Amino acid sequence: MAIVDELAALQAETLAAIEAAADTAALDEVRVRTVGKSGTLTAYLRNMGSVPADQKAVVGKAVNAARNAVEEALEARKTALAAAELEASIDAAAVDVTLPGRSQRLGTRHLINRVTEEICDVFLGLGYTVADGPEVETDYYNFTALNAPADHPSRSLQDTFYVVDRSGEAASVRGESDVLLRTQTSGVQVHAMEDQQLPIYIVAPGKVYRRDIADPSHLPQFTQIEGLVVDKGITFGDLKGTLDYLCKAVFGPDRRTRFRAHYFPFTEPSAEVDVSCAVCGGEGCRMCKGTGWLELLGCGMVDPNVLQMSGIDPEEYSGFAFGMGVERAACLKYNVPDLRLLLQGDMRFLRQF
Ligand code: 2U9
Repeated sequence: MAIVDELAALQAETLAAIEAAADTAALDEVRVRTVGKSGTLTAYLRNMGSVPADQKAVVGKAVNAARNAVEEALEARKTALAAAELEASIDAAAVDVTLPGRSQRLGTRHLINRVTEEICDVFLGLGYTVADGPEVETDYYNFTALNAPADHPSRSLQDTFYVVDRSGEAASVRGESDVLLRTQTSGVQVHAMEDQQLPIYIVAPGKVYRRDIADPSHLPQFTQIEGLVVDKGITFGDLKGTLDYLCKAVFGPDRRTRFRAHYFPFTEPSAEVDVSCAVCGGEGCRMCKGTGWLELLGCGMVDPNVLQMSGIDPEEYSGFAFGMGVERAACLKYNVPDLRLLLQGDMRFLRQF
């Protein structure tokens, strides 16, 4: 019977199409095309009325059988495809938890603090005490007690930040204040000479302020370490030996030092200390401006006037003092060409230390 054969062919073709459907969308197309409202198999059902009466039973059975077989196959394939698609979407959304996570970087102490501590440690090892004092000082402790003449340029408005109290009725006129932001930590040592028992072996680290424009070798606020020794029989030899020891401890045993005569109001004789350039090893290069030496600190024997002003008898006691900029020392140690790099907060720079 032609219709039954046609149906068998249509069923076989539909089952093959169902099997070949690659995804649920393709499968649905097959469904619509065959058992949908205007589908090919549905058309046979609709046309049953025109099938001759004696064939109705056979054709009807064949149509139903074909329809059932197709619907069963559609359902089975739909279940299989849905499972595969779910599996694929889970795979696509998967997070690889085996990747190493991004760990939190640990912070470190800033280079300025590290070098300050390192220098203080050298002196702690020599039996010194670390002393501190106020960043806002009086003119007496910052200048006068250090033998700075009244007209010394460092006292000028050009070089020093004066603190002016403007809260009162008679607001001070700028420049007439005798309160200032310390330009050196020397006031700490003056207080120690006034208050402490002798002998004195102290270092005084801390922030100092100067009216400078920041450039590669100047900062308006920087960290200083000053040292003071007052004892019986202290000589320039003690000063030299101590500072040479400091330089080798901080910069390494291969660095050499040299002492050049200098002048400071608070020390006599005075000297500046250079350390050999680590970039060229003393040959001369851009870092040391061709000299082979880098200026590190100032020092000298405490001027008898300074001892006397703080109530110490210079006939009985002598002493030495020194001062250095920590930022400068840090840059010399690590060959950093510009002091400002220390303060810019660029982690790519700071993480190197
Ligand atoms: C007292 C007596 C003497 C401290 C000293 C220097 C030499 C010195 C500079 C180094 C670079 C300042 O940071 S810097 O710009 N300092 O050269 N400082 S002797 O002398 C003192 C301190 C206190 C009672």
